[in-house]
Amino acid sequence: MASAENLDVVIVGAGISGMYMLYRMRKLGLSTRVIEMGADLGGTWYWNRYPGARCDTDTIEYSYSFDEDLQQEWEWPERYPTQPEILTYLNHVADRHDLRPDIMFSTRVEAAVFDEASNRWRVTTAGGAAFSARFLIMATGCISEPNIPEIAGMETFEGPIHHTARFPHEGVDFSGLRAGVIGTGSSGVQAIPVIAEQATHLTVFQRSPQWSVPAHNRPTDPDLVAEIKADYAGFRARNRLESGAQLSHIPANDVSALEVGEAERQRILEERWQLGGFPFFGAFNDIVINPESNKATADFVRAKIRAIVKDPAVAEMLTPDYTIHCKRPVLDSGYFETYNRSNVRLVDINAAPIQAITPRGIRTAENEYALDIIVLATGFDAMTGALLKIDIRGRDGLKLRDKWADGPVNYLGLQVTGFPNLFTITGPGSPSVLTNMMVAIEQHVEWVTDCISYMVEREHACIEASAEAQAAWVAHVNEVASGTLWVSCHNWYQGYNIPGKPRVFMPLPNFPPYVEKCEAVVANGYEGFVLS
Ligand code: N01
Repeated sequence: MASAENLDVVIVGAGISGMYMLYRMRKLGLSTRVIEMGADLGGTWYWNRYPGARCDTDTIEYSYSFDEDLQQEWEWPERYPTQPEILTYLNHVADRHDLRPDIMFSTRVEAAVFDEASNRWRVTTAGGAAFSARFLIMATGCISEPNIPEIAGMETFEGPIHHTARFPHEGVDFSGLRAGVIGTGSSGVQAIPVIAEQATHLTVFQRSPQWSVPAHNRPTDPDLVAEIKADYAGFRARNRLESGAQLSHIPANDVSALEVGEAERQRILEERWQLGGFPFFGAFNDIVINPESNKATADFVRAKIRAIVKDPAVAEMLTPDYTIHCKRPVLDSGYFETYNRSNVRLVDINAAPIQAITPRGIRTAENEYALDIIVLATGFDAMTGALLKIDIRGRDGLKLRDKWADGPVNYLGLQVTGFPNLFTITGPGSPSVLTNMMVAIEQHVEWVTDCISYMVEREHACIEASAEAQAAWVAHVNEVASGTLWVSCHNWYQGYNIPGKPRVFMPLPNFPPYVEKCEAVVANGYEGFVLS
């Protein structure tokens, strides 16, 4: 057995959460190492380099809040930052706080085993390195493990096949090529208009039509920025309170779609449509809980799609018939307009499924499509994929893979019973992807930091979620989710995109009450946790 480097803390992942976690652990004076699979930092923003990749949350709130000077100094050129801009920003943060020396790159964690005799985690990497740490913090991201579908004949294709989350760093020039894109989620919807402009021809293979609203990207408004920077801390605090399902600082209208007349309803929806982005979904306060309000909003978007797309048959294929906002909402820049181009074809693979990838293209039940390059915009094994890829074993050799065989269980989305001193940043069972991720990450990192500081001060060896607290928490998450329309369609929140994955609603709706709960747990001496 390789000798292990002794540390206080091992953090897995050098994305937004791993970087901030490292910063915090250092401030506590704890010896810390971040282990990162990628050749550089940035997580999501390191890997997702597909054409058109940018964040869909306003830059002014998709940034760290912990460094006041940084947030005052940094200037974002547009409403939504591009992938390279975010990566530049994260590199700047790493340099500013000298984070790199404690990050090991190009190193994949293979296993983490809890040793009950020493109360320490032994973490081993694919390259054979070993670490022994008191605390293990999984900052592996919610949407990081790509979903590569198993399609017959994939290996026979004569051109390149790229997943959006593993796109070549040097970029891809689509000019002169016949391109095919499989998948129309956030990644596909961003990539498709850009690829269509470059490629000779583009074929989009659509399994589900997508509810998408215009992003309305634009240059940053200097007056708005000045106003926010005059009281950035206040803005962040309000943002936390408002950071519900609409993922935006612009508050939702506190009115039901059913409380206003038809003309007023249309006026509000049009006003929100013009605002662009997630605030559209805040037009009314009940679109994720009331089927009739949801339908009113959906009908408005259906009419927009039909007005934009000129060919009625194509418009019909692009028009969803399921609950709006049930799948994670998508923002676009000219997505539906792209289908008016003469070099773009839409193929409904729900009606005629893909049968195989052939040496020269894709064959469906109806046709064969000649292609030079294929892009898989097929998403991720979300929330649990990256965690379960690692062989994590807690007390009595219990494997996390077995513990979660029927879906993830934990307490507060932070800790799993039987896995002491192991924390998951934005784990399943926490608001995570139903919140602005920056906000969710900072809240978790700060909670874990306070917890570890508390343990160190009081010389506690272990903290572990109690079985009772965990059971109650899982029941709570299910109860909250079942009161929403998020359980009414086949979304990745419930694992529907991954064959064989347990169908469990993974994130917890509603951030502000969650934060209150986390604070109450601390105020009550880490209620629900066993400290030893
Ligand atoms: O992945 P997705 P994504 N055969 O799962 C289809 C965040 N994000 O990478 O809907 C054929 O949403 C699948 O079809 P269906 C954001 O949280 C943010 O686009 O399952 N098709 C769907 O159309 C987002 O929600 C940003 O029926 C298959 C598509 O592929 C999350 O990441 C940008 C298939 C996958 O869509 C994931 O987005 C990008 C198969 N076997 C991502 N398997 C921004 O901030 C799947 N599909 C802008």
